[in-house]
Amino acid sequence: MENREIARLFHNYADLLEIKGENPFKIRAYRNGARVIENLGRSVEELVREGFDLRKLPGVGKDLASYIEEIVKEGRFGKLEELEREIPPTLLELLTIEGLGPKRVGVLYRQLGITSLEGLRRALEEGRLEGVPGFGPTLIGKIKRGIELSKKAGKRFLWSEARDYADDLVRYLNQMELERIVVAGSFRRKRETVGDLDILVTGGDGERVIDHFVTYPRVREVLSAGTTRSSIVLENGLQVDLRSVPRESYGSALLYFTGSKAHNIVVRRIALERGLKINEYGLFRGEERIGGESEEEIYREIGLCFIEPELREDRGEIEACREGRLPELVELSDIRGDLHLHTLYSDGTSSIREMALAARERGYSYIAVTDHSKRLTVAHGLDGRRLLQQIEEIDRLNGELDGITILKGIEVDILEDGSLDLEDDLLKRLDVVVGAVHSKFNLSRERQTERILKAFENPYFDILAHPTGRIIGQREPMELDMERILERAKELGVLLEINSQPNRLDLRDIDIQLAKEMGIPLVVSSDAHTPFSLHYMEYGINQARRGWCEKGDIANTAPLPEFLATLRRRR
Ligand code: DGT
Ligand code: CA
Ligand code: CA
Repeated sequence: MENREIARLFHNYADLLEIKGENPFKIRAYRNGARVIENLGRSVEELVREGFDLRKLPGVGKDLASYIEEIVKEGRFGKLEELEREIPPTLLELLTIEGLGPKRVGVLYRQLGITSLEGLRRALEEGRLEGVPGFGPTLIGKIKRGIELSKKAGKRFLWSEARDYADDLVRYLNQMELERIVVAGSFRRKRETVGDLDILVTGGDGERVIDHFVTYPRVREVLSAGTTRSSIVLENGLQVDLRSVPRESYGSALLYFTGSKAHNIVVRRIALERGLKINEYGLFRGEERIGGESEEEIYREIGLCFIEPELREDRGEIEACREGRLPELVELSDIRGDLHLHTLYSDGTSSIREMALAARERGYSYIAVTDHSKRLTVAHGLDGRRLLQQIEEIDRLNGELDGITILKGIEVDILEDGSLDLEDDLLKRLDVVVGAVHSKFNLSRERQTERILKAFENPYFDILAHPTGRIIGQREPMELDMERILERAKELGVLLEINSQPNRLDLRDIDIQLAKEMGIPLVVSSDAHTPFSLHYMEYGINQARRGWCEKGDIANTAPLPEFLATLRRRR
């Protein structure tokens, strides 16, 4: 079982306990346990198999350790099943709606007998939430919008989640002697969410491959199993289509199943213009097969350059190829520093030193510590006094540590009126000021835009973090005049962040492409709250690549002195 699945069981348990109104300490213990498991960076299943003493993990005591073993060994969590007989587990659906946490869901359950999303929808229609203590008109409006959004999002999976499952499945398929295994589709194009996985294999006997595929231990359901193709549904609900194709068709099948559909249509048309035909089996002139073994070959034969999967969206990639201006996309290994991360000072799990060492381990030469500012009380935001303490600690650490420079920073709240949550006297002492909106997401487009432009006027404002504020599947991007924001950022030298948190990925690819065209430097940042989650950087890089970015478009690919020189106050 994936760590993510194990963690999910503990999260569910904690949520149901909280809905029930149980002791907060107990709830926190399960949540912490879940977080430790998610961020372990090693398979818990393997640890159990190796007989590792789980109590050695931070935050894991005797009870939790025995539950983890039960889950891994027996595939069930008895305590959760017990609780689910008491509290309907369908209540958990409600927690994905913005504005609804366990406490409020508990109220809806006890006072109105609501047990599911469908029940909530009906209660809203009938106006039954009005008058329930704590549920004012603003909150009710927010819940209604949240339900709409979750309907619209449908059942898509974050790329990061799909990736964990894809990796494991590919490892499993590799137990057979196959020539090639590749995950195509939107996954290969690194879209922020994927509907399903499309796997191609070559070599090996088709039927045996399919037999092996459908007996993968994490299969929930086998939808179909033929001699060359099969579809399954995994334990988390993700569908996987597998096709076994002959070696000579590998390239054409890969091109076809990588998509996007829109890109394929253009490519096929270009082939037709040259009297050629492309389908998933190969490249043909009349009846004669003239190619299909590799994508490179097919693109070449029809007079195109090789186009990276991330660019195959019919967003100008063909013209760019013809005009010789296809980008050479940025890579994870180009990144030299991480400019947005949290420590124990606010809502991170680790010390500044631990974060710095983990960053050095990843090969970075600098990080900026950017804890929250005081306005964000839920995250223990820093006031002036604690920020000064942090500054001192960073000076000390910089004296001690080799190979990494720690920049002093803050993730300062942009308040409703566009002012910043800390005084200029404090901001002035920092190396990097990252500004972000964490409240009032639903101001009008005009006011939201003004708010951010006003924040830009502060001379210490360096980087706008997660610019649209969206949470994929949960919170819509703020209403913003993105073009005006980009124009002003360019005038003032404000940088824009691509936030790498798997459910943020903010800026969105189209905004990134626009920013790049306008020549605005971007940074890709992990927004890590644990040392392990520094690896989120990869997801932000995916996003940057989908936005056509080259190394030179991303400021934190530069060595420290050059990076600092891109900040407005040093220009
Ligand atoms: P998803 O799964 O919704 O995230 O998006 P995709 O792009 O992975 O779409 P999917 O799984 O339906 O199909 C995989 C690829 O197969 C798709 O990107 C292009 C190709 N494909 C599927 N259906 C068609 C079609 O009707 N016409 C063409 N030209 N290509 C198709
Ligand atoms: Ca797909
Ligand atoms: Ca598919």
